[in-house]
Amino acid sequence: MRTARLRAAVMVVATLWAATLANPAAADTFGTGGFEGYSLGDPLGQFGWTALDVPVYNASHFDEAIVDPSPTWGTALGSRALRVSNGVTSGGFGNQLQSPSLADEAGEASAEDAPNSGGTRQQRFEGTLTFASAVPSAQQPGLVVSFAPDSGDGTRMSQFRIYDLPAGLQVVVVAYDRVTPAFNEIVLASGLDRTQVHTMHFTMDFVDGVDNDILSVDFGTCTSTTVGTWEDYHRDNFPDNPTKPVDSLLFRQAGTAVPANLGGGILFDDIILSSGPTPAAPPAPGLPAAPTGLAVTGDAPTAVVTAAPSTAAACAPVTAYTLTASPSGGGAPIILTGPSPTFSLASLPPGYLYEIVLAAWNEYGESLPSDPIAYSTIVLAESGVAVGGQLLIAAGLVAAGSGLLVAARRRRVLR
Ligand SMILES: [Ca+2]
Ligand SMILES: [Ca+2]
Repeated sequence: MRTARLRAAVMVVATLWAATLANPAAADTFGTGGFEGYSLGDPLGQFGWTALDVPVYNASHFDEAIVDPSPTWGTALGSRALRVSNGVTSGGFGNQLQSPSLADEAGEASAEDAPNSGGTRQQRFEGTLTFASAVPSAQQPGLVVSFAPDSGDGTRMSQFRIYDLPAGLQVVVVAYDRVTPAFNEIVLASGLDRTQVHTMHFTMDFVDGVDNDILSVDFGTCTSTTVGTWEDYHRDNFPDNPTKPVDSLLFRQAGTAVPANLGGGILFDDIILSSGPTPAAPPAPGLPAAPTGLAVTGDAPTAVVTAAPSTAAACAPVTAYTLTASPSGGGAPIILTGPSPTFSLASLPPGYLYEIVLAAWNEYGESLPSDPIAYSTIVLAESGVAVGGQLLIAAGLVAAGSGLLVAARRRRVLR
């Protein structure tokens, strides 16, 4: 376990993925806060940024620094960002820049405990990074910058690379093909405008067993690319060495150094990392966010449910909402559909206690459900009072079909 676990304040980023990153079950989260609280210069030692082998050869030897991007980027990246280039490279691992570790690593149950990660083993490692060219006015020939999910000791479980090509920035993932076997680059995004700031988001779900981990990457659009992890590279090549956990990003610059890129490279700004359980129904990037803020106004039978409109990608707007009212005591749920997150509850039969959830729909399907809200159409009445078309008899009556015992005498509406 690392001892230095200082955390920068997490800056909330209004992105499509905010809902998934805000997963309340997340075991731990780290955010750079856009590096705004950092000092200019070497990132090493700031807010937990480190290298495995600091005394021998640390990140200060590379072309990596906290810089002020505002002369080039105005306010788009604030006044601090992490600049990384391949002006200096190394074949080493322990000498290179490592993000702070999450308290709880993610990995398969059998993943080898790394000396540099720990905590409670989680299934999902998730990250969002904003990045931009440090030289937006021109291509930086030969530029490639890499970063990789890692446990803190260089035993990477995947790798991402950002190239600066004539057509723009290109992001690839290095995927492991266990049949050949070989590592292959798979293009995730290409032709990215180097005069714009870009956002990349990934989820890495570790599943016990061979060749079944799921790494999904998107760039804020409705499409994502899904590949595996490096689980079988470790499993097949080091039989005594099961797969690895991850808890951080290793910014490792290897290959042929390109001194012309010194002082340039890629700017990284908001970096948010988290670990936690894999959602029971993993939301696809194109799905709307779950509705929030459910509230009931009025009493039965004229009550109305309202909620905040769900957010969705501009290319896949919300097209409908569904309300699902599940009666306690059993019975089929009642499902209402409408164009907005406002529903009249007049059609819900009296005599039941309901659990109500809303979901939003777009062309990709149904969002995760909202948090539930309780709603009752149980009306306690004096003997013989008919309510809502259903006759409630004396105190102690069981409303027909509801299985709910009504034991009061005074007429009132329970909410
Ligand atoms: Ca910043
Ligand atoms: Ca697996």
